[in-house]
Amino acid sequence: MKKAPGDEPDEDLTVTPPKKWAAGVPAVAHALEYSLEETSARRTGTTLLTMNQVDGIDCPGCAWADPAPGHRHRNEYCENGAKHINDEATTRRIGADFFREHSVSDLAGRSDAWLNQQGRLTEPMVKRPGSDHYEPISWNDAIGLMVEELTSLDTPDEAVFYTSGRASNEAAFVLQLFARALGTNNLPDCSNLCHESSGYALHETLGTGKGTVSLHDLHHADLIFLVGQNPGSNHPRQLSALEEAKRNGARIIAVNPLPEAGLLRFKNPQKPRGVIGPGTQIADRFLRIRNGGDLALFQAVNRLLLEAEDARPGEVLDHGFIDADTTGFEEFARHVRGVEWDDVLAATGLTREEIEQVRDEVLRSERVVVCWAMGLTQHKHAVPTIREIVNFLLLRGNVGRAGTGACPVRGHSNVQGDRTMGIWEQMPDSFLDSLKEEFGFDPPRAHGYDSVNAIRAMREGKVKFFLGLAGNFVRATPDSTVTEEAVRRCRLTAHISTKLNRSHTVCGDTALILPALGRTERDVQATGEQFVTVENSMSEVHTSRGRLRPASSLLLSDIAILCRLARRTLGDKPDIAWDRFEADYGVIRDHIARIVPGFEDYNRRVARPGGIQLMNPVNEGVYSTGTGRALFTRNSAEAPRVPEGHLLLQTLRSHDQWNTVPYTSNDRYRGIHGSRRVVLVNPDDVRGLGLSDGQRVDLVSVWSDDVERRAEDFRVVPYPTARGCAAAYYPETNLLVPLDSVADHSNQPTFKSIVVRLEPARVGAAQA
Ligand SMILES: Nc1nc2c(c(=O)[nH]1)N[C@H]1C(S)=C(S)[C@@H](COP(=O)(O)OP(=O)(O)OC[C@H]3O[C@@H](n4cnc5c(=O)[nH]c(N)nc54)[C@H](O)[C@@H]3O)O[C@H]1N2
Ligand SMILES: Nc1nc2c(c(=O)[nH]1)N[C@H]1C(S)=C(S)[C@@H](COP(=O)(O)OP(=O)(O)OC[C@H]3O[C@@H](n4cnc5c(=O)[nH]c(N)nc54)[C@H](O)[C@@H]3O)O[C@H]1N2
Ligand SMILES: [Mo]
Repeated sequence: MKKAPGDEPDEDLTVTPPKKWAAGVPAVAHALEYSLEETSARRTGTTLLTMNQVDGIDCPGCAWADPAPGHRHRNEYCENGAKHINDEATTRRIGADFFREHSVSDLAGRSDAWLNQQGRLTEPMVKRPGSDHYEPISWNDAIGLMVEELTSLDTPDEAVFYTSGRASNEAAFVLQLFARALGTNNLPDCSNLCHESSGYALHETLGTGKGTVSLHDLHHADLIFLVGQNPGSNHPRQLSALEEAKRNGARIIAVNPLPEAGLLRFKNPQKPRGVIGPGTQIADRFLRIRNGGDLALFQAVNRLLLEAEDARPGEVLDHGFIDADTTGFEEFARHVRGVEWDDVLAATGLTREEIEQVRDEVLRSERVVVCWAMGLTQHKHAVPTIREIVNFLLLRGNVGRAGTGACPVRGHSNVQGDRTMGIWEQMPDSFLDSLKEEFGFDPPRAHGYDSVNAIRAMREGKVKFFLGLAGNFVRATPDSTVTEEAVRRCRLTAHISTKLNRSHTVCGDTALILPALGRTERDVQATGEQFVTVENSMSEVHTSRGRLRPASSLLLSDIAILCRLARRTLGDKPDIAWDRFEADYGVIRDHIARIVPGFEDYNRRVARPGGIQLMNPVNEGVYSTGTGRALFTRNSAEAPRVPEGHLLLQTLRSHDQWNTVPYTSNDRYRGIHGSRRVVLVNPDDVRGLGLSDGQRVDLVSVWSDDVERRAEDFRVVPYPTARGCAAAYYPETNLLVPLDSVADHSNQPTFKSIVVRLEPARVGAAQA
């Protein structure tokens, strides 16, 4: 696919040295600058001061947990949270005039940033078959078009319902209920693209798909690993927790191909000390690992721990725990003792001394936590990698005790809650049985499509209807050219959205834009003002209540749209009180209370300050693995193989974007300004590949099919990433990721592991 015609020009690219610290005064100043550009000062004040407060709005920025009530800052938000919230609270609006002026093909040629900058969507719009324009439509007719399509499907499995992790618990619950009452489990979600590998590996080994760590555990750990995550940009409030852990004496080891600013040093903008002083050093050790080398690293550390036990029997491993609470230790131990150092050093790019130093840190530590994010989950061998981390934790009993555990750091603010509510194409029978008992219909049992399989099915013409509950499906998914063609085969595509994005421009014969209330906005229904609930990365469930006047009087809530659609599609079969759900979200919560374990007495408990802390069974010593014990696994040594003359590309976020939506072309902490079309390459590789600083190149990915996937016209930026690796921004590079390049077991796209070669740019050559 060609570079999109509207992509920002990169003539203004300037590169400065990467920053060595994150947050602090400039961060807050940047947020205010951005918010004042987007909204009025008063709206900014109203939203920011209620963010993450008891009775306020849950920040849509990320899923990091809030400190306990009474321990929150007056300003419990970060620079990026402020940007995200103001992006929604913008005073810019688009409606019928805008769509009259801009055809769908015109919009399809604009950049992601431009589409987002146009402002909030204000009225329902339809693009009819054969037309190249969206035109206004009433809510009644818009829902009518969807009903017509849904009721004429040959089978309910021709419908797909995608959920992005912004959706509230209540909206998610209603959507899955509707899909299952209709007769399908086709409920792909952004989690398929995000932490699916974590969920799979943790389920298999610990019997729970969720992290086992609370903020308290993090504060009291004495060794914390940060593997494959960039908290300075993506979870800035995590840095406050790490700062506290350090104050309590914790040591931190960061494992990353890139020396990310937030991993190095943190200046806490909430404290005067953070503003003027040098800040807190975050990582005591930084391991610049090769992309995909983490499995080898943890296998090597595990081997060293076993050898340390041989040298000092009874002193290194937690035998009491291993004997009582785990299975598979002997087979695992035999296997991991055979790990070859040559393989480890090649896969990791680290030295043996560096890895031995990790062992020594571990041996000095009573309580260890491992945190990780997309740097681990988006690889072919992501599941074995996370399983090996569980092995590592189990060896010294680092689960289920205070100050220890596994901490997959979730992205979208309610991605975890949506899963809890049943957004999953393969919910267990226990959940489906409860639905049946509560609502009196038989939910389908066959697994539905996840995100990748939904695209495959669309490509084969098996999907006629697509509804997105928030999100930006065509930009979040891999193989953009293939995906866009697949989506265009649908008869009807509809999106419940707050802002314009690429998915509105790549559509089925009929397309609908269904504009929804955002989290910052007051939600008033027939019985009065409503709130919604969400679950964060640490399994705390709490309320979120918007304060702002809605961007337009025509907006409906996600829940209202879904309830109306469900009622008109299904009538009273099964007999579900969709009208009452819409009028009073408390009625939805009453059902959730009877269906989802841990949500008993939901309405009352969630209204208390701080909400509900869901129990993680692991912390009660319960492992729902089938054997009732945690599982040691044997994982074959595996690392990406990169042919001579090629690099292993990861696709990642800049500091100034929210997932598929870039806010500006800058990536301040990495020193990139004015362009996103850059590829970061180790200076030795730049030389070794005969490239030069600033050279224009195309990125061409290499995959077993013969399809050419080429991302055109990027500038080479020498950057201190690991040797043999490269990095470029998502979503501009999603077209390079083959649809079939997925993680084993979890089917998650390998967004962090794409073999590419860099060729002199065709565009640049033509211009020269
Ligand atoms: N401001 C902002 N905040 C966000 C988001 C956003 O877009 N903007 N997105 C939200 C979402 S949905 C998510 S999932 C999270 C994502 O949070 P992150 O996972 O931090 O996001 P990425 O930018 O994908 O960065 C991946 C990190 O892993 C490193 N990495 C890449 N490959 C490897 C590897 O093989 N091994 C190791 N050890 N490291 C590797 C990269 O260098 C990078 O530091 O952030 C959430 N928060
Ligand atoms: N190459 C590559 N691809 C990736 C990743 C990567 O690291 N590399 N990361 C993956 C990950 S971790 C994730 S989570 C996915 C993200 O994938 P998605 O969740 O699908 O994408 P977002 O960019 O978060 O969706 C943004 C859109 O959501 C809508 N929206 C925002 N807030 C609201 C709201 O309150 N209500 C409603 N109704 N709509 C709202 C807006 O219209 C906005 O345009 O991308 C994945 N794709
Ligand atoms: Mo994510």
